[in-house]
Amino acid sequence: GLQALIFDVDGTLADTERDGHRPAFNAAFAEAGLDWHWSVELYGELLAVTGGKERMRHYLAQYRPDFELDKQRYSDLDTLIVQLHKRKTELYVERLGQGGIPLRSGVLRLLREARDAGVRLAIATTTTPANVTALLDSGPEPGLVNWFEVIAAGDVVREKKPAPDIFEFALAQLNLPAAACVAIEDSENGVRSALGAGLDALLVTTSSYTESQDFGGATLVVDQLGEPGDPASALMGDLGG
Ligand code: XBP
Ligand code: MG
Repeated sequence: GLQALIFDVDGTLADTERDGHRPAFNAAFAEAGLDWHWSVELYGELLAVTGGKERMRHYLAQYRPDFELDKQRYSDLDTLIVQLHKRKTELYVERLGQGGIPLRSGVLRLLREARDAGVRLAIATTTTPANVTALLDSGPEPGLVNWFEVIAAGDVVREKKPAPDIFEFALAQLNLPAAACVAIEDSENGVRSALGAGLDALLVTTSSYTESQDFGGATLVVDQLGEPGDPASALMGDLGG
């Protein structure tokens, strides 16, 4: 039977990319005196690469091939990327602290249902751990972060999604086989990662940037969890949760 739910964060628990991560990147770029700006549309393309540091490197390689590093200020490109990302994380966490981004519809209810049924909760995300805590702590349920037994996030694995590493890591931490878990994702990269880790019970809740992506292999694709009787609860029921 079902023993755990493993959630993605960005786009799945909350619609964080367009009005959360994106403006935080732009503010960090501006503070550093860089003329980089990620529009809503461009950011949609950049999301093909998961992980903020990886995304900045991808942007430079694909869109700013002529970029020249200011060697007076930064010893090498890695130093610049790491500094920008550190500041971006601070700005993003600040934004969440101001009550910026709500959990998606049905998320808190599903977490409650799972918890009441004794189903364990875990997270598998490419984002930075501080961002997960900030998101869960900024909402209506104090201590929500503590409901999650495992938070697999960011650089804890070498290869980010679509590689299976982060879901494999979460499964290892839970000490459960993939067949005992349901993964909940919003993106094609996430679906590939979960399937790669053997998570065949896979629910997709599409988000603003992902609605036209390819979710081949997913068990169910919906546009939101919604309220009681939703597909995730039904899937939990089918699996005996
Ligand atoms: C989320 C990401 C992250 C965030 C930014 O993907 O790709 O990189 O966009 O967070 P997923 P960081 O929902 O598939 O986990 O800047 O902390 O990486
Ligand atoms: Mg996501």
